[in-house]
Amino acid sequence: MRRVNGLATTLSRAIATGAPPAAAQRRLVQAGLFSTFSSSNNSQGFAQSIADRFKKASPSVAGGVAGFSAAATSLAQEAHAKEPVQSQKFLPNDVVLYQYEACPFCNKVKAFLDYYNIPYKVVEVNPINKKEIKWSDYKKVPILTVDGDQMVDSSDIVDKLFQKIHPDNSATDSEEERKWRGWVDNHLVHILSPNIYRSPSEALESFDYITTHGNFSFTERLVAKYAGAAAMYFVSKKLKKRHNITDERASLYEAAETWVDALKGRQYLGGSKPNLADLAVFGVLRPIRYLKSGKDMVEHTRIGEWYSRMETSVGEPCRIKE
Ligand SMILES: N[C@@H](CCC(=O)N[C@@H](CS)C(=O)NCC(=O)O)C(=O)O
Repeated sequence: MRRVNGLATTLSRAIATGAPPAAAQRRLVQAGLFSTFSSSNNSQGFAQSIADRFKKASPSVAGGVAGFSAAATSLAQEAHAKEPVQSQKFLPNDVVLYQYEACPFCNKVKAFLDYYNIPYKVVEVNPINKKEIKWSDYKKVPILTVDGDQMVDSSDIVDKLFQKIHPDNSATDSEEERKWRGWVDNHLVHILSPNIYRSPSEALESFDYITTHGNFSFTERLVAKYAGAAAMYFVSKKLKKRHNITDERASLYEAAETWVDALKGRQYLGGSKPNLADLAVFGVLRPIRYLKSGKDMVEHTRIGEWYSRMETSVGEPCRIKE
């Protein structure tokens, strides 16, 4: 209860001043499933995952077997299917992802695991007390354990898993792929929070999902939903300034268009199938796709087709329900 009171005080102070102090902001950041980049000392927010709400793109079949077959063929050309783990050398028994459902970095790792068809269990971490990761010295998420070995930092995790899948170095990442993976971590993720907390109603929409799907106690959930939404609305304005964003929607649309331009007419940045940059962009956008900001992005930019292809390619989650 003391924790909840502390959270409430933090949140109300933030709401009252409109500019939370650093310590208060840190608590908000955690409660609001914000990420804190210790390396750059920047806090940056992110959206909640709405993976469960995803409506998978399905080919529209306009009548009859012939119609279905044509549609199926065209879908096959448009979207590369899930990539099974080709290497029999990497067949882990126990993969566990410690995550916040809403965290873009966690979703990046999940996109990789789903695409490569690697079954994993999920442990949802309480962002306020983080008791589920008390065993680790690393205090952020995602943390991935593979047969007991700990991996941290989304990009490092992806690199390590990729290496395990391709132990003979048969697939090396290109400069282009590296460049765009960096763009995701250094640019794209910073645009997300100002968008999902842009207005009071959008902040509430985001927190509704965060508190429904995150690991909160009953009381924490009640406090966090309204106070969190209000607080993050103000924090997002601060983040906007920090990252020199004047119009958050314009920045989101611009990022989406920049990505589509980077594809240069290819189905994926990886060509006929997704590479790690495709998976990174898709992973961090997945949490916002069906929020207002994500819907606006698809409506006002050309990213929708690529996004739908990625939904089909990444396929159903490989998460093991316990
Ligand atoms: N560079 C890390 C960033 C991870 C990160 O910032 N995670 C956030 C959640 S999105 C976090 O755990 N923040 C906890 C905290 O700031 O205390 C990665 O790519 O995994």
